[in-house]
Amino acid sequence: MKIRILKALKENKDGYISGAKLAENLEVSRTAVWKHINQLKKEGYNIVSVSSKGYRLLEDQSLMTREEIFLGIKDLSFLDEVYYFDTIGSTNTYIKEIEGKNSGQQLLVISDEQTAGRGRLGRKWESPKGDGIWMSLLLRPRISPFEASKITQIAAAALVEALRNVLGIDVKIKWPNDLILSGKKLAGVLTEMNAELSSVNYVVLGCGINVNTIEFPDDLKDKATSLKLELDKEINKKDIIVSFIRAFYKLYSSFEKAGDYEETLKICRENSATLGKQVRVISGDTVEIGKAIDLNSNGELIIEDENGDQKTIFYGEVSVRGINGYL
Ligand code: BT5
Repeated sequence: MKIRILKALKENKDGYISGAKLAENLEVSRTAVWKHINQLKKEGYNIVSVSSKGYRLLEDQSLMTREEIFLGIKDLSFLDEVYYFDTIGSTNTYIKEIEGKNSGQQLLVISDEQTAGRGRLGRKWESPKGDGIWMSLLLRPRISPFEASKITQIAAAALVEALRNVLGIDVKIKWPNDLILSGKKLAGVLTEMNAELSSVNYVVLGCGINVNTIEFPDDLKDKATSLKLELDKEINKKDIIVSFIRAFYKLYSSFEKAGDYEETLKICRENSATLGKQVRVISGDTVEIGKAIDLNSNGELIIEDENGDQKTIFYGEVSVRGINGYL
């Protein structure tokens, strides 16, 4: 109901709409309207009430609430619920905890802060309050476990699209899960899966994007960046999230429904920070060195060593050779 009231206020944002009219249009009591308006005000919406005229919403484009995100994506009928937290341990961990209670549902969880944000292999992901977009999707793809890594590439491609659409910037993908801006890490993707031998139960797709960070911890100073540091302007997080979900949905649904992965591959190839470069790949105990020459049809990395022998890399830590060695 709150969403419907917000939608009605947005549609009438040039004038006032009376409580009686809202109640009549939405078929609820005036008291219910009043209660929801008060809740919206508490969430930060600037709603003016004038006794003889009714309510009017003074829109603030930067306001980010669960309702704003929901309104931006609800036509996709892809996500059943959006949860928004001030603080949480990790959005990925939270989804795993609640997954069983939300059977069949697909969810989006966003938090303003993570106190235990995670990267791959249990590494720490810095997620200070208000500094970034820390979000995860709960997905239930009907795919084989071998295909799950494609979802990381779909997310990376969708992040490229969203940041281009909203901010007009070109970020590059360092295979498999890093988004790079001005040579530094702007965002990372963490895909986790719960599966049987032949089928996936669910996938948790986490994305962290540094937005307002001004200062990183010492060990990240030279390797991490934020949109604020690079662009020096106010960034609307809501627009980035909505644009990301829309871009992700498009690529993900072609893949999940029709097995079509071509558009994702195209975006990943065209915006790669890895292809054409000399790379070092560490996968478990093995280290491979060679030139990254392509992504195969599964989104896996193909490298060629100095003898011209090619290898397919399924996962790993890729360093790209720069002037000062491998970065
Ligand atoms: C990643 O791992 O890049 C995946 C990051 C995923 C974070 C999201 S936020 C929402 C969701 N909930 C979670 O708990 N996680 C996901 P990896 O490739 O393993 O990179 C981790 C490494 O990146 C660390 O070891 C640091 O070197 C570096 N790092 C940590 N925090 C960073 C930050 N905020 N910005 C850039 N680099 C960072």
